[in-house]
Amino acid sequence: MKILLTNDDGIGADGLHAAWNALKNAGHEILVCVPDRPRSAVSHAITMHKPLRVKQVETRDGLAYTTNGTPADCVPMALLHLMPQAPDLCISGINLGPNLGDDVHYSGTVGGAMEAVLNGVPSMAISLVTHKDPLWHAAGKFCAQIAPKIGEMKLPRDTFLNVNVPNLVPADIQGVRVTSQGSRRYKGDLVRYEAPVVGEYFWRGGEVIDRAESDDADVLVIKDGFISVTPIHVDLTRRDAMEGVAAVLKGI
Ligand SMILES: [Mn+2]
Repeated sequence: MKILLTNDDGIGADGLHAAWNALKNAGHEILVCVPDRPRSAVSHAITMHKPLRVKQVETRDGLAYTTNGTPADCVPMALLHLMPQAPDLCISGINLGPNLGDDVHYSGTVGGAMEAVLNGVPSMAISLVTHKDPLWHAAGKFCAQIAPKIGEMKLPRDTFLNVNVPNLVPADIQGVRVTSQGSRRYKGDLVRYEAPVVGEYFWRGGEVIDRAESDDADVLVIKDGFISVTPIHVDLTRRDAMEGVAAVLKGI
């Protein structure tokens, strides 16, 4: 398969190389186009008010392309200017850190996958559920295993996969679960600090609050050691709310 690989952790990220190696070893043809620096939490942002540049760079795994933009800039750059033929699949990751529940709205990793599917390319975001001491092997292996299978899933239009992998060695992974997007909020996540000289500043952080409305939520199954695979649709419409909205609007 021809696979476009992007990420939001940038060209220096070990997770990029973990996916790249696993896919290359499985015999796939890989084109890498990623941000030239870490761009986590840029969501689906695109660059509009400054020039976008692309560079070919030499890495420990071969030639890659970087842009000074976001993951959602890298994807069309690759599709329109770097790949003579459309890829069979786009993989965004492997991200260092989970993208569970509401994280999908902030995630640059998910933004890259979403941009690919908006361009008609089947795609998947993949994240490792840890911020330190990453064990990449299981996530890399899963990339190679799932890549040739995504076409068989008959995903509806504008639908892609959001995958989260527990930070375990492959032997300790309990299996794979198809999940729904749970809820992950950050309580009190703008904390005030006082610094010498510059004074007051704020830093994002806070306590993670997970909530699951069903047993198949991503935030739950990951705790049991399963790989979580959530089909995500770019259409955010809440259809069962339309009737109530319409009923009120009728009186206006
Ligand atoms: Mn990231």
